[in-house]
Amino acid sequence: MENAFTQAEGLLGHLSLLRVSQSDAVVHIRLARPEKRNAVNDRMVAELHTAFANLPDDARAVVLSGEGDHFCAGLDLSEVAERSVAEGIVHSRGWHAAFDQVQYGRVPVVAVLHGAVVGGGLELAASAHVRVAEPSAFYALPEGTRGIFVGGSGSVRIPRLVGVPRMTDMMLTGRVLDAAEGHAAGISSYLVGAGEGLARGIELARRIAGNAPLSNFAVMQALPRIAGMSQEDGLFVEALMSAIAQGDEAAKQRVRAFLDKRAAKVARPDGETMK
Ligand code: 1HE
Repeated sequence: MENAFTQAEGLLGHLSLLRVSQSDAVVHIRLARPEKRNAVNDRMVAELHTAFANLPDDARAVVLSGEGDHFCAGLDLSEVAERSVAEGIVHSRGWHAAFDQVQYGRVPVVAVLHGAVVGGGLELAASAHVRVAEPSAFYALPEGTRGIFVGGSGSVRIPRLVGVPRMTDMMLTGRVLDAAEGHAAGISSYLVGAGEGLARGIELARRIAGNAPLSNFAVMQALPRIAGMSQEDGLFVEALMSAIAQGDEAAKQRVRAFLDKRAAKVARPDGETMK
């Protein structure tokens, strides 16, 4: 399945730390700095921002993965030492802008995780919409032990996955979660066999790409915002978003197809069709 991907052209084909390819509506973005375990330096932050802001018009989903033995070793520590406080704030805000582009960009993102998913690597993974993990994946927030704090949106996004108490534990004690613990904690939605992550990520991305664009938009844009609202405001926004989605021609066609028995039923997890 991976072979059907062809290297991106133009801007997306000329990034130095990301490798971008496309197959139909699915774009695959790889962190391509394996010799440094895909540590995120300023250039990679800028390239992530550029890539997610300039996805091809026909892209409907993205798969994000890391080259080599690790997804991402987090912040490039070799760039930390020389920064002033003011420069540190600007630096962190640059990560926020780039990772917001991942979470609130045009299309859903499936992250495929293996090896180290640590520090800024976990912050990046938390910006994706669906996470697939291989058994080699491990998760840590070594910021606490390195004398720093999360700065790539981790304090906002990671507690929404694992809760404040678990993130506090990871940061204070340097606790490392293995793939099974990370899965149980809610970091990954899929735990697959060794070497199976990319194929599963692509399969999920193809499924996501087949949804009505407005439904995907609502899930990406409305759902996390509603989660941050009061119940009263959330219900009001839900009513608006739901009516907008239902009013779209794509929704009408899909509902009609089901009623005409032309659309698939919801299948039980074991594959048996629900009667
Ligand atoms: C790096 C980095 C990095 C590797 N910055 N250069 N992140 C961390 O604290 C994680 C630090 N990294 C590690 O713990 C390990 O490298 C790994 C567990 C990820 C991988 O271990 P391994 O044995 O496969 O690789 P390695 O031999 O440790 O590293 C290979 C090279 O990558 C080596 O450089 P070389 O020139 O000696 O070959 C390492 O120095 C380099 N490397 N990770 C710079 N992170 C916006 S705030 C976010 C805050 C954070 O993310 S803090 C967490 C930082």
